[in-house]
Amino acid sequence: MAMGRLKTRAGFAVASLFASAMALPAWAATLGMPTDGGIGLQPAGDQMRREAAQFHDLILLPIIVIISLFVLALLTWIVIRYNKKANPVPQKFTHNTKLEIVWTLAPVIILVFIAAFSFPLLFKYHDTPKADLTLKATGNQWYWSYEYPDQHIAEYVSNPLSEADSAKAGLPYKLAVNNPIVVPVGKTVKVLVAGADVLHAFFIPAFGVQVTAVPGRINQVWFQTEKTGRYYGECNELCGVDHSFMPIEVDVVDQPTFDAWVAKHATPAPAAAPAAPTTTAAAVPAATTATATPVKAGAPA
Ligand SMILES: [Cu+2]
Repeated sequence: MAMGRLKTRAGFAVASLFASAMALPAWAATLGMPTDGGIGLQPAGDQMRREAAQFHDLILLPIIVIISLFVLALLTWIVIRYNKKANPVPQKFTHNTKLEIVWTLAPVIILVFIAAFSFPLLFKYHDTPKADLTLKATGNQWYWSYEYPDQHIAEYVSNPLSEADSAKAGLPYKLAVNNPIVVPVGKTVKVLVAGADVLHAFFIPAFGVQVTAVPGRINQVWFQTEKTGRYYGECNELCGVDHSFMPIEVDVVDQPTFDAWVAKHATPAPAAAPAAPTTTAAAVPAATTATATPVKAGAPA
C-alpha cells in the first residue's frame, strides 16, 4: 500500500515534471492569467507566443536540464573519486589541450544551435505585420493610460479595481482594472508603448509581449488575438512605490462588441476644423491638445 502510494507519488512527480516541460500542465490553467501553483508558462493566447513557448519548452528547457545533470554528475564523480581518502596523492598537471578545446567548442556549438531557433523567432517578433488596430499605451507613475488614435478615442486612464470591487465582480485583485484595453478577436494589434515619467514595462504573458516603456521614445509590440476573454499583464519594470498597482487588462471581444465600445468612447470627429479655414497650421495641434487634456485628467467610465 505504502509502496503503491510512493510509486504513484513518484509517478506523479515525473508526470508533472514532464507535463510542465511540455507545457501541458495537469491542472486546468486559465487562459490569460496566472494559475495558483502553476510552474509552467501561461497558456498561449497568440501564435507567436505559442512558438516562443515551444522554443522554451522544446529547445531551452532540455538543454538546461541536460547541462545541469551533466554538471551534477561531474561534481558527484569528483567528490566520490577524488576525495582525500580515495585519492591521497593528487595529480600535479594543470593543462589538457584536448579537454580545453572540447570545453571551448561545446558551448559554441550549443549557442549556435540555440541561435538557429531563436533568431528566426526574434526576426518574426520584430517584423510587425500589417496591423488591424493600433493603440498607444503610456506608463505613468503609477497607472497605464491608453489611446486609440485611429478610432478617435482620447487618452484614458486605467486603474486597478479595489480589493472589494474585484471580489464583488469575481475578478482577480491587482489584475482587473476599471478601464481595460479593448480589442477585437482575430485581429493583429499593434501597441505603441512609451513612458511618461520613468521606465515602465508593458508585459502580457499570454500574448508573449514585453517591452520597456521609455520616456521620450516609442517602442512597439504586436500580437494577434485568437480567443475572446480577459488577458492580464503587469508593469514589470520596477518603477517606484506603486509599481505593483499597474496591472494591464486586455479584453478581447467580438467585432460588434468592439464597434459598440468604440462608438461609445470615440470623441466626435473634428468637424469644426474645416469651418475655420483661417486657422493656422500651428493652431490646430494646440486646439487638439487643449481638448485632449481634460479627457486625460478625468476618469472615463
Ligand atoms: Cu510601472
